[in-house]
Amino acid sequence: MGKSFAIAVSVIALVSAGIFLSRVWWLPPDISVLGLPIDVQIVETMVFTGVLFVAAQLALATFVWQSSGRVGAIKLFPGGPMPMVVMATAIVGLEILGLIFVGTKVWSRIFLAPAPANALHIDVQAGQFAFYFRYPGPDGKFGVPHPELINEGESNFFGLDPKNDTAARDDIVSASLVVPVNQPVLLTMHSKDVGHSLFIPELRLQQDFVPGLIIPVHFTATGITKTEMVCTQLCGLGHYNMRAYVEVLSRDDYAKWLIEQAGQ
Ligand SMILES: [Cu+2]
Repeated sequence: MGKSFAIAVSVIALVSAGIFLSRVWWLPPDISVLGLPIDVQIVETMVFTGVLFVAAQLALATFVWQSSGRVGAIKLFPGGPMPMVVMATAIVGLEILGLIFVGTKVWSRIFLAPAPANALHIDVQAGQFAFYFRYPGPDGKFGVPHPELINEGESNFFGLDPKNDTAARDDIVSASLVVPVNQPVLLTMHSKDVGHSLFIPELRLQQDFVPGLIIPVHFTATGITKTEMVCTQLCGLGHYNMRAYVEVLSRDDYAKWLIEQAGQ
């Protein structure tokens, strides 16, 4: 019994490591200015944790193999289990601290650096179970959202008040995120109900929506594409269906799209 467990643990550890090494399931090619440093960081983290994972599983399998069939073999550990537990806690703690130290450099480039001054500002609202994107329109100004005016039946997803608020009159609201290529984009993310998350694998961009907060995040897409974003926080019964198209267009196509939207 002990020996077959040791074999099973080794096989599971090596097969799962092999899946990552062969990249059977991996991220799609990146189309973001910050994609490369993020990918380098992901690989570093995978190597660091992967080596320790395989080593720990093989050590476990070795001990189980050696002590199988020997009653009381666990007492053979020098000093009993306490030094093992202390050592394991220290190693895991150091590993996590190391990962934080290395990972912070990339993280701060995304979350601590402000968006470039020329960034295109798009307001994003998440709600059960859809994303909506708002562009300021020709006046360059967003109308003020009024939560009490939100009315999905009349497509007033942001609670705008165009009768009284001139800045709101030309706001463009879209169910897809459409951006021009090679243009820095600033998203201000807010939720109208519960926690959601926005994940665009090609842009290596993932950020939670937290009710009550307006969270800024910025990116620059470097390739023309049409892809999807998904909600990655379990947000209710319709969560599985919460997604939106993301289109990165040439500057000309983006300008045409804006005119089309404004005419609707
Ligand atoms: Cu959601």
